[in-house]
Amino acid sequence: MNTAFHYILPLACFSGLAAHAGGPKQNTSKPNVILIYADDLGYGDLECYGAKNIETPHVNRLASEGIRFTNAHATAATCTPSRYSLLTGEYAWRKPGTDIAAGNAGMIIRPEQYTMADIFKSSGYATGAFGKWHLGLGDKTAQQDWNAPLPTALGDLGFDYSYIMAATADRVPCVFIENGQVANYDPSAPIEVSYTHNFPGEPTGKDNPELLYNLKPSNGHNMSIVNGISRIGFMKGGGKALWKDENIADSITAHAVSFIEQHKDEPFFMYFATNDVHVPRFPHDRFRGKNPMGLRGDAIAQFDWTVGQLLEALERTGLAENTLIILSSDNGPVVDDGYDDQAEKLLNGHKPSGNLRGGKYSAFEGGTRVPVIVRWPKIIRQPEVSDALISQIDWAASLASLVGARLPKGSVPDSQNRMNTLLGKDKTDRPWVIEQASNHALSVRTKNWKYIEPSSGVPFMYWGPKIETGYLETPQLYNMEQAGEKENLATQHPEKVFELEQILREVRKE
Ligand code: NG6
Ligand code: CA
Repeated sequence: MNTAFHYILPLACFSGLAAHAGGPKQNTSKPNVILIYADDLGYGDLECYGAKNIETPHVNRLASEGIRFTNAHATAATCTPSRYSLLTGEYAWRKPGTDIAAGNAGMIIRPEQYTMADIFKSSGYATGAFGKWHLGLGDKTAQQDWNAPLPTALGDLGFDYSYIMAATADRVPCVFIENGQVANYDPSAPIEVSYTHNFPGEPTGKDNPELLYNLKPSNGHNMSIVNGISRIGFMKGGGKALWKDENIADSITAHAVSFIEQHKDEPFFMYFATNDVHVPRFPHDRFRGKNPMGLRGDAIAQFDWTVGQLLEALERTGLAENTLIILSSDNGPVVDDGYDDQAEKLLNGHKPSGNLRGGKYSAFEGGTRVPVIVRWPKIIRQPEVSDALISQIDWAASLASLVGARLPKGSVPDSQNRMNTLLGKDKTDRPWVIEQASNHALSVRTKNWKYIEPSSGVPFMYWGPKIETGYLETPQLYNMEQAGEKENLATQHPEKVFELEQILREVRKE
């Protein structure tokens, strides 16, 4: 089924890219690439995608200078599998152990795998990763020693530099990891982490709710308390290395900006994964109270500010023209994801999924249809909106083709080169995209149809998230052109169900 390399489009195809003999240094013709990856940002959460109650001027600007996609898909409705697929070009459901990772999980992508970072590194790029990782670190599956360099980390996956959070802000350890070691390490406060037991004498949200002074949990999140917020998992120590939640965006942005400045004379690839708008939402004071949506809106505003800082750094260094920026999100939105931050009460008519059904975790479109904006001023001269069907699974092979990387046999196995579509040169639909819900149900989406395979699980997450899951024990078929995911037409169109099931069987290699 793999139709990779249909559209070969090497760097030299672009006007100006090969014409540098005698001009600036040859390598300056290679575009810098920045992948801005938001967390849980929904299809309807940006002003340029119709959001009300929130201003996102910097992202709007990207959209008005680039291609804004309206039918773009993440590969999964939760973080870890989505990021795994993005960075390896392999569907996460092929690999066991790619579900939402604990904060002390071993590194899920193994050093021998060829990653998006390897693609750039092998093509002479400086490579950096910033922000949320959530793909495990180290060799073992538990009991990492956080007081020493981790045995394996992003340096083994092609990243020259990394400044990351091991998992999420709601999971311990609450420290940044810089190049495989705790940043700003405090030897007077050794770090211990466990996902099975607490450490004697350490307070938890469950036993010491009186110590929660920033956010209280609404569901789970009642283990170790850091900065007055209880988290998933137990940790002890950290001292001055512990992050301050209100400074997370500032900190990862500052490190990314300095990476841009340091590498302004050579091509670089930056994987920039924000903590926003994942829980716990605890944005800096300067973003608070400026929109009617409370902390979730403030976190979106903080995300937008972050984008603005990167744009400003590119302009300051003279790199904006030849930098390809791709902005997207790892999965759909959730309003109450386990902290009592009033997000639901304050929506004020805002629809995080836009008009799509479901959200994060769902098999429905809200789980995986995400904003995608591509800007590259040097090449994209005509900003537009594209309704081409695209998937993040293809970005590894597309970017490899862009920079002329030679891919080792078997690498990025599910990824196809669709760079022309990403750059708005055509609007070719992918024949189908595959999406994974959090219960592992797979869907096949074509331009006109969507098939959701039978699976078990609750139809509605009636607790905090209050999300329609799209799980049903019988096949579902929706006509996406006509009615979206409103009416299940599986019994009316058995031949269509069969056809889409067949695609799934072939992709699964059953
Ligand atoms: C869930 C967490 C949720 C979030 C999610 C992962 C609870 C009750 N819910 O288990 O808060 O952390 O995992 O989100 O603990 S993701 O975007 O990283 O996939
Ligand atoms: Ca996420």
